[in-house]
Amino acid sequence: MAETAYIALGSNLEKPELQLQRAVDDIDTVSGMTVSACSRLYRSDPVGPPGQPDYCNAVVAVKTTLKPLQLLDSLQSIENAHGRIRSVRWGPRTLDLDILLYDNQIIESERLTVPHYQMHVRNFVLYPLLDIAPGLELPNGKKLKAMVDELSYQGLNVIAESYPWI
Ligand code: ROI
Repeated sequence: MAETAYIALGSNLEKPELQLQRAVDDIDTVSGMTVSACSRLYRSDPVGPPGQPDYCNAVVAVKTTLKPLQLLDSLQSIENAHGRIRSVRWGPRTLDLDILLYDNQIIESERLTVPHYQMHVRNFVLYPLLDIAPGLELPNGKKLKAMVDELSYQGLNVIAESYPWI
């Protein structure tokens, strides 16, 4: 059976807009995964160590027959194909793909925590998610809209309305 998952995309190196656009195409190409909705494209101030370039961020919804860890494997292969090198914690990156939500499941394993452990404090995740899932409720019963209302919009700018963004 196909489940719905939400994936956050982020990049602040090597033409971030293009990295994100290509990542959406790559995700859609993986067998067992189809992109069903795509947020607006945002530019955001970096959270983490200062002195790094601004980020581009977006969120997509996928319909997938992959199990959570298979989905994680597929997303990590896409990150690697985009030249992602894991070096500095919270440092700049060519492409970051995070599983935010998978169906209505709570997953706590060594490799994967779902819902994503920091999504509730990241405006560059929750605002794009709201674009595509305004009525969403998290597995703990919290409404996305209420979570967004607790977060400032500061540092976020919409740079493209609808996919394809560029
Ligand atoms: N900051 C922003 N604005 N966007 C991101 O996607 C992002 N990703 C990260 C850290 C380094 C925490 N900062 C970010 O992983």
